[in-house]
Amino acid sequence: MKKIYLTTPIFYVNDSPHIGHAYTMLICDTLAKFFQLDGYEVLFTTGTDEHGMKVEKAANKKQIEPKVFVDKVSKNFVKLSKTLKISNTDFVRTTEERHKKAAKAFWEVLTENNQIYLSDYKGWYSVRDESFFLEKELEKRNNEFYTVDGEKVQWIEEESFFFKLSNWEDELLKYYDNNPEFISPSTRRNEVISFVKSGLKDLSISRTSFGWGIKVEKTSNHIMYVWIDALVNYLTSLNYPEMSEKSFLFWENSSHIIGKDILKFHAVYWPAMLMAAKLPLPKKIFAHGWWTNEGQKISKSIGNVIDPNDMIEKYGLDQLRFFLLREVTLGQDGDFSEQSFKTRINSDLSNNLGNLIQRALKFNNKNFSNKMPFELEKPNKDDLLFEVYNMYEKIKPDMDNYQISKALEKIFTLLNKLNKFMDKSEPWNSFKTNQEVAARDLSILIESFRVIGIILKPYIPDASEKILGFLNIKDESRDFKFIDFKYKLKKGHCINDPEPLFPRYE
Ligand code: ME8
Repeated sequence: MKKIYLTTPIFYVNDSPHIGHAYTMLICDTLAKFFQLDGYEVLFTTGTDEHGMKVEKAANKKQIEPKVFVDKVSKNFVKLSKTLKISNTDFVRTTEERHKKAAKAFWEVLTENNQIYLSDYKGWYSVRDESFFLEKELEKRNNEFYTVDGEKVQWIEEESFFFKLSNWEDELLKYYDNNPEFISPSTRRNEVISFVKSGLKDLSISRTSFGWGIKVEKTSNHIMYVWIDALVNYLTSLNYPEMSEKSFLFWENSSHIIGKDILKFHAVYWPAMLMAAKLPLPKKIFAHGWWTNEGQKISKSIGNVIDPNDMIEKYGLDQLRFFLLREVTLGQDGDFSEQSFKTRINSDLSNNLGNLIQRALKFNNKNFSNKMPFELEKPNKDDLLFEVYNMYEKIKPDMDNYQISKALEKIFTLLNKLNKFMDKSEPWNSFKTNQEVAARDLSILIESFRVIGIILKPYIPDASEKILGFLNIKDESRDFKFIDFKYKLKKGHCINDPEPLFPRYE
């Protein structure tokens, strides 16, 4: 069986989950569902990043022990994964023993391979980003230094272990060159290449000035830099350091889906460390864009954080999925506004999809006693039904390239054509003069709904299952294999009465 391993970042537990976290989870879930329906064995992980200065500070602020704090906040992310009904096969927490074991083993291998040395770190650090900065990357205001995102940095000086990142410049550039698909989209790839070409410095990978992290063995006071700790989570889930042959097969076809904010860590530091540990690299790093809220940066201090739970309660899960997946091309930034949300849901989901199914099935059931009224013949190349069966072939290349919105655009263009077909064939009129014609046209629509119901499963799973339920399709006949004329609904097949799928918003 073909295998694929998809990951979201593991999220910091300093804060409550928001729409940005939900976005990455939903992208991965959509891809996971698509590949599963396509016959792949899928591993899909998400999780929480629980160590480091930022989390320790958040716990201190609440006057709670860090472990008690992370246990509590991590649950919010687990809860989000359940509310979003994502199909993750694992949830990694960096405070778990299995993860500490993996991170320590990884460190050990880097040490054995002579990739780590002890020295002193002096430099700027941003706690929010958990990242080191060079002075030239910062802005100076009133004798203080800030990142381009406006985050004040602090000066730190401490003994630290370093990873010999600078040794890997050429190897990284060679790898990007030989594997043009490794970093997507291509604009991000270009950014990474110029970053590496501008020169890499060795990376400070341990801290001694605070204690909330994974201990570096054989030292009294070093803990691992939180990013080293965090990146290893992708191997933890594959049972590193005891990865089986099967785990390696998943790893060979693995994709890290991340936001563009953390590209450097995934596309520069992580591959260099994997090379240094003599491990194969993941297949792909895909950096998606950034959501703003009504044109503004989403931030707690502005008070405009969008809670996915509220959105789901107000509009529904499929609606939220659809908006986030359809509204922007994966990789580009998106702006969230209630107006564009409602417009998108009304035009695509309520009108184009829901209303069409409702009208056609209601009319059919009333006039043809809840039965498929006609035995369809194999469609010709020019028939609409031919295009319907062909839709999977048409969107497969888009989905292989993670172009989810493009795939949805194609499916909804087809739905447009089905609407036009219904309007033009007017079964309510033909029924009065030629029942056979009305029966044929309605059957074309109903069979199309079966295919559309299957094909939309990765994107709007709940509505898809409902559509397939209206059509009485057995659970085991709901994957992509069944998008074929040979599995068509036969004349006389029972059809249930439809319920409304998507209410319209004013
Ligand atoms: O960076 N738009 O965790 P984090 C789109 N722990 N995506 C957004 C977003 C927005 N406005 N806000 C957040 C970390 N995200 C590290 C990762 S991985 C080994 C360690 C999503 O809690 C997006 O996926 O800051 C982004 O990369 C991630 O949340 C950052 O989450």
